[in-house]
Amino acid sequence: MRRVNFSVNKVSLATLVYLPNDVLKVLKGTLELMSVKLLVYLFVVFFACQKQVAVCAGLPQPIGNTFETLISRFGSRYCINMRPQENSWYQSPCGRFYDERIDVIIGVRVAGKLYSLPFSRLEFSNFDAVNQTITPCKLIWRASLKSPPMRLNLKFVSPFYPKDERTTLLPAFIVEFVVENCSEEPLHGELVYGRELNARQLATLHMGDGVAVFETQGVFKAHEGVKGKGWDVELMRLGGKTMLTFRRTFKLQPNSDERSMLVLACYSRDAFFKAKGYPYRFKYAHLFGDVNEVMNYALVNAEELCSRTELFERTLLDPVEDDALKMLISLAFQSYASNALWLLPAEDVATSMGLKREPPFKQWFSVLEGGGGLFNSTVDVEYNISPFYLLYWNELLEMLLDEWSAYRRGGIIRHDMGMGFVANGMSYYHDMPVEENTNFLLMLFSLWASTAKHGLLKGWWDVVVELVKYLLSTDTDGNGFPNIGTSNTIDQAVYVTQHAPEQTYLAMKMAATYQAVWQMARFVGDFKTAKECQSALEKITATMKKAWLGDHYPVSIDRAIPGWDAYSIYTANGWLLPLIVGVSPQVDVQRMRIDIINSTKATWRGYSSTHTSVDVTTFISQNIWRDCIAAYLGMDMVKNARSYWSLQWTLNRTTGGAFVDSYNYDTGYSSLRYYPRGMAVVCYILAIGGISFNALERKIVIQPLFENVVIPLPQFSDWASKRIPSIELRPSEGKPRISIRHKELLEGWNVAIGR
Ligand SMILES: [Ca+2]
Repeated sequence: MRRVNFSVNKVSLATLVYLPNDVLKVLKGTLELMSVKLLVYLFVVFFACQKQVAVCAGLPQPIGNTFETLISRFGSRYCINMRPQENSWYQSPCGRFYDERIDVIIGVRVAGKLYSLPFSRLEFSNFDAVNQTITPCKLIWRASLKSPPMRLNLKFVSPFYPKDERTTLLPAFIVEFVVENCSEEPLHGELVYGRELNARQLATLHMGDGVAVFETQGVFKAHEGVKGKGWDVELMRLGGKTMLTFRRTFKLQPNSDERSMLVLACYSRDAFFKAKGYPYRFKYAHLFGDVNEVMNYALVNAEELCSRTELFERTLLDPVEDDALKMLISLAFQSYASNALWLLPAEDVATSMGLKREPPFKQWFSVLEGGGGLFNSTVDVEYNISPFYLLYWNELLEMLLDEWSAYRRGGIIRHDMGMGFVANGMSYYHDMPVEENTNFLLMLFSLWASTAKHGLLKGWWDVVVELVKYLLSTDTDGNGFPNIGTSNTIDQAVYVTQHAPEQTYLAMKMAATYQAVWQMARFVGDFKTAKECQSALEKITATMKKAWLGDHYPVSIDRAIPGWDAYSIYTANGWLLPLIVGVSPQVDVQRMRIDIINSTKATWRGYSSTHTSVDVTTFISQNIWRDCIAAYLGMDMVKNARSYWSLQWTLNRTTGGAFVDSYNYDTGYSSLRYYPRGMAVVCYILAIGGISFNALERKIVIQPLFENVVIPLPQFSDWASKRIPSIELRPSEGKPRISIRHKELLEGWNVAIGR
């Protein structure tokens, strides 16, 4: 989740007040153990975050409809974070929070005047109008002038294509410029892209015909490069800064346009990451030789890379009608992608360090927690992202499960695997045992049920049994609900929501987990575990029955805790993954439905629901998750996404933060910025179609929320041949008209439609 406790501000202090003594002891102990280096780093990150908020306060609104976001190379960290609201541009081969502000000019020179988009504090003129739009992998600006009448269409593309590592990991952006002459007169001018270079970059700069390469020293050493055909390269002094400048002249006939391209790339072979003490470097360094190879590959294959990216994006955007939801999906994907890390062991470096052992992991994949503390693949965060893996890249989830299980201790899946570029063990200050164990088991179950990879269960059965044993031990009074290990991910909430024993949210999540493990246990022939799970599930459902308060479930059944009977949006949280793989919950679904309706009503505040009716903070990702469960239960809450987008839009034109998950309605303070968890939005495309898919039964069931829907089935794609099946439902008299694209990829599957 979360900001860690180092970001001591109003919210975390409020959280700390509610910590019980034993947690404070653990916290104190952990802090003592932290190295000075780590603490220095924590403060740097903290002040970096705080500064943005403080600096932005009181600034005028940015030009046009521009807003902050970031575009990044998935798994490869190369990242550009544009902040029009503060005339800033952050860039780095090391990614967000390891980046720095540089002055960037990007635009045109016409009639002797330089017009740029608003990403520097240098001297330039603004365009008369700027329109910004985003897609998951693209940033698009349309900037225009009245005199002379012209338009610049600028597109930054960050290629992504599922199961295609060369396309997805390539550390390069493709930048497309289309300049349009909108007048009856010829138009002469030049395109300009310029970026500030520091002393080290200048000292290492090599310029050639349409190409420049220099060295950047961040957390690690990297080469950066810019390349394009037909561009003049030079150094230019502007406002006291030395700018590496690419210029390209255009001579346009009346009402004509011209397209040109630049590639921005980086490359590092440094072994900058450690997992269990073993050095790792970017996987891209095994796919490409150096920065020149990266730039050439990107230029030569630009059309193909863009067309693949477009195809992927359409699977996310086509099912959605609402523009606000399209924007929310795009913003969320961008923040998610910026946090991903995909690495391979650096055996050569390990040998030079005197390490004789085998690498602990053949590959490393993790997603940092953005402004929530940069933790490596926090389990509760990935739980909300996991439907993305089920649809697009299930091998990534398999890697995560493998890593988490290697870091577990005493029957408990740890909250995270370490902070930043060090994954030597959990860095958050306490475990969330019940929650993370159930998250792990639900993800394992949904991966198994959606792929029928039986090896997953065989490989991890010992782990499953260990985790279930711990879960069973947490109920100390025999009612099925957990009494210990109940601290959870909702770390900006009041005590009852975050730490209370006997939580309904966790009990329901255990119910979903027990039902899932029961099925897995029967499959592997572990009837003892199956029986234990069945009996625990029965206890929980009996207690749930007693806990019902007429129109909702309480937050906790411990009536001594203030706020125990509040309304919560988390009650049904555990059931979304089982619903996606076609499981019928063995709990009172009708009450679950009533609970969702009434808790949403009791917690809604302007943009979203707070965690519970006694909390003042919201997590947008958890609102999205709730809406999607509602959809599976036949209720349309998809339109809520407009409010979530409205909050993101408002924040990103002022204090910024790209995808911002947390907002406090009392203080107006936003946190969990540049946060990956918004990727939960992928569930909307599943929920709108009400689709479940189960590879064990080879069954697809569709129960759409609307009559008129397109349901993409990316999980059945043959990406190599660009065949992505989908089901389209169109209203007609009597039965809806159904058409299936690339039916051949669903051969052997039974497709059932309707409620
Ligand atoms: Ca209990």
